[in-house]
Amino acid sequence: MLDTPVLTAQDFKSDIKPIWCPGCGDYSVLTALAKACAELARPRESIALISGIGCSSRLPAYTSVYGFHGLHGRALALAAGVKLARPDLTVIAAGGDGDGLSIGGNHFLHACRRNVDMTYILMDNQVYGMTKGQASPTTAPDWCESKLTPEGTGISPVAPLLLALAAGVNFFARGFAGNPNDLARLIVAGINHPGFSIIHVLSPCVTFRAEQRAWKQAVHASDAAAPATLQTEALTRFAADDGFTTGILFAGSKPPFMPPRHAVRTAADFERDYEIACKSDSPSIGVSHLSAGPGRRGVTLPKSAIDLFNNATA
Ligand SMILES: Cc1ncc(C[n+]2csc(CCOP(=O)(O)OP(=O)(O)O)c2C)c(N)n1
Ligand code: SF4
Ligand SMILES: [Mg+2]
Repeated sequence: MLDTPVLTAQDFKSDIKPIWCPGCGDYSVLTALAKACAELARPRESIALISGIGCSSRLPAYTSVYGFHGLHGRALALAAGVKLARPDLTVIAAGGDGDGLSIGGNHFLHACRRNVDMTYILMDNQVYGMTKGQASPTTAPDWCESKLTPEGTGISPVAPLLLALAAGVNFFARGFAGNPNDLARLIVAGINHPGFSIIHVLSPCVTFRAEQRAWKQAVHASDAAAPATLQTEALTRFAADDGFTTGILFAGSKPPFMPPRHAVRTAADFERDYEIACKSDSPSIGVSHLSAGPGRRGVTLPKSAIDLFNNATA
């Protein structure tokens, strides 16, 4: 029998040297994630780490698990697809506040309500770091260091916790990059919790938000004896939260979403279903009528779709 090697946190890091600025909080998120993976003791090939675009979204390149560096704002959609296609994998999505709450805001809401069993590491530095320091959805309205918003944005920032709760998230924890051991514990808890879990990480951008170095003094552990377990309870408890409370803040019990498997269908079945029979002889004009049976293009649609199309174009 082959011995399964015990993997250390270092084994979960790749050989690629991160190009984050010295002092960036994202280094500690990488350390915490590697620690969490080692603690979970799952093989590297059973973990998929999916990201969008941003400094924080570089994370997959620096790990040795399967990685997918996707499109800006699309990490959660990609991750959900991976999980639904391969439920056996541990699926983790990662990215920044701009990626997840601005361009990816729609996916964020629907990931919360859909509750696919995956974990999202949201690295929040209240700025678009990669594109050189513009305001993000979590930036305070009076932050006026960007040339694009010299008088501040004047817009209320998004509170990721309240937004996620309102959208029906099943687990929410907040950690601080300056405390990687605690962060690793939160990541493990999120991965072990069934359904969609968010680990909101306060991860300072020392280059464009140097004042975030003071977050070390601002963070404080939740003083609640246990995480809230009901959405209404959590919304009440955190309505006036200062955004620096760390720990597991909410742990719900919604069953994870998992559609029935389609594994019994073969590729040939799908090809047969989507063959379109076109009565017209001209390949260049649009389809004006569909019928069942093999057509010129050799495609057959389900009867319901054919009826729908023909009624709509009659
Ligand atoms: C569709 C698209 N729009 C805009 C961009 C430019 N862009 C790249 S990263 C980024 C913001 C990154 O901010 P955030 O997600 O907070 O990550 P950070 O760099 O702060 O870690 C933007 C706007 C892009 N790459 N693709
Ligand atoms: S710009 Fe900010 S977020 Fe990006 S690597 Fe540098 S410190 Fe980190
Ligand atoms: Mg950011």
